Order: sequence, then structure tokens, then C-alpha cells
Amino acid sequence: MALATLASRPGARAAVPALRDPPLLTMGDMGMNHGSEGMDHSGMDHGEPGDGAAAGGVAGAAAMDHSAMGHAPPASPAPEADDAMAGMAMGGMSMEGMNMRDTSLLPPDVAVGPGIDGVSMAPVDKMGDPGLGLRDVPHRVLNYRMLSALEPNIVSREPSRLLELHLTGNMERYMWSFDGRMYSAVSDVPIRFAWNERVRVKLINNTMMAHPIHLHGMFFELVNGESAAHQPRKNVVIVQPGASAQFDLTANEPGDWAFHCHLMYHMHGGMMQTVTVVGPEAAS
Ligand SMILES: [Cu+2]
Repeated sequence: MALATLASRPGARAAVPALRDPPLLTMGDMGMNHGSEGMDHSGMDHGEPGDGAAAGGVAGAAAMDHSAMGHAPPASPAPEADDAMAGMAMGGMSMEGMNMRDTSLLPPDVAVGPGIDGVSMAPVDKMGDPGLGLRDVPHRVLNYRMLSALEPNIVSREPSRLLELHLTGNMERYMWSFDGRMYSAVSDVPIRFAWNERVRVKLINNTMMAHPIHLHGMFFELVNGESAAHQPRKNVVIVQPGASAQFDLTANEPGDWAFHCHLMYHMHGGMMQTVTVVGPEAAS
């Protein structure tokens, strides 16, 4: 524990607050969604091959998005499928038969290898979740759903494309990456936007750590349930463990831009990519 004091005069000291409980990752934090928000058990692999509903949910979630346009209402958690998990109480859950690294859930463009030690089973949007260690505190905690752009966004048209990117890692080897490729392993430009293209980017966190993902060069608008004109403009978005987050981007700054986790250890560990915005001259 560390204590710091910001005082109005030398020697002033406030009462020392009580030590908080150390936060623990829950099943929901690992993309297994037993948390209170946006429960979705449909993606859970509990080893029942005959469970059509669960299997369909997984395949649907994995196969979606790449061809889909970003027209869906923002950030709506998948419908509940509690039947599949009926009777399984949180405390009594067995880890047996549960595959924490089911790489078949990943789209084909993710490079599967030693750099991926886990796959989120059913990532849900957690824009309204204050995050690990802050859910049950007695004081008010802010979250992304509370944000709204004061001035309307200049561009708020519907995205014409949905780009899904997976945040991936291997904690033991300390490897971090986008789509299973560390920055050192990327030889081409993997993330490319056309001039003035409007894209909804969906980040899916397959790791057990939160990643503040930062884009240089342009602001983006968080898909947080606010109207398109007032989606908050940011250039960093925290993606919680096992969860997803979406933002809308207007590609109107030509050039190459850094796109990386803002935890510097993760960036140096490989969670970094180059984003290229093709300039207007290429479009003509
Ligand atoms: Cu990170």
C-alpha cells in the first residue's frame, strides 16, 4: 500500500482511508460472462456436443462481423441464453470440460500460435462497467456510458465497414499482439483505411488484462450507446479483460499512424500496429 497526500499547507494530513479489498478476476472477467452486465452464456463451451443453441451462438459470434456492416445498434449485448447454463451456480462451477483456449472461436485472419494463451469465449461490451475493483465501491465511479460529446461530431454518418481486431497475448511468455501477430512479426501493413472511410472498429480482448488501446493521428468516437452525433471523441479506449469495445473512425488524416496498447510494457511486448490512411490522391 502506498499513501500520498496533497495538502493545502505543510504538514496537513487527512485520515488514511481503509485499505480496499484486492480485486480478483471473475469468470466474467475472463470472457465467461457471469458478471451482472450483459450476461451471455451462449458462447460457453461446456463440452456438450449436442447443445445446438450454444454451438450456434459461438459460430455466429465468430463468423459475424467480418462481412457485416456496422449498422447494428451499438453495444447491445447478445441476448441471454441462460437455458444452456441452467442450474450451474457461480460458486459450484467446474472448470472441467471448459476450453479456455478454443481458437476455433477466432476468425481465420488471427494468427494462432504460442502468442495466444487464451480466447475469450463470449466477449461482451462493458462500456457501462467501471472495471475491476471498482464495481462495489461506496463512492461514485465514472464509466464510458456516462460520456457525451459536448459539441456534435463533425462526421457522424453510419460506418460502411466493421473491422474486428483481436487483442491477444501469452502472459507467461509476456507476448502481446493484435490478431496474434506481434509488431515484430508484421511485414505488411495490416490495418488499412481508405480516404475518408468511416469504419466501426471492434476490439475484442482475449487476455486477462485490461488494455488501453491508443490511436495516433485521429480521434475516434466511442460506441457507448450515445447518439452518433454525440458519441464521445477519444483517442484511447480501455478494453476490459475478456470484453469487447467499439469505436467509429473517420479516416481523414493521411499517413501512417501508431496504434498500440498504452501500457508501455505491452506495446514493447508486441501489442502495436501501424494504421495506414490512404490519402485523397489515391482515391482519384
Ligand atoms: Cu495492454
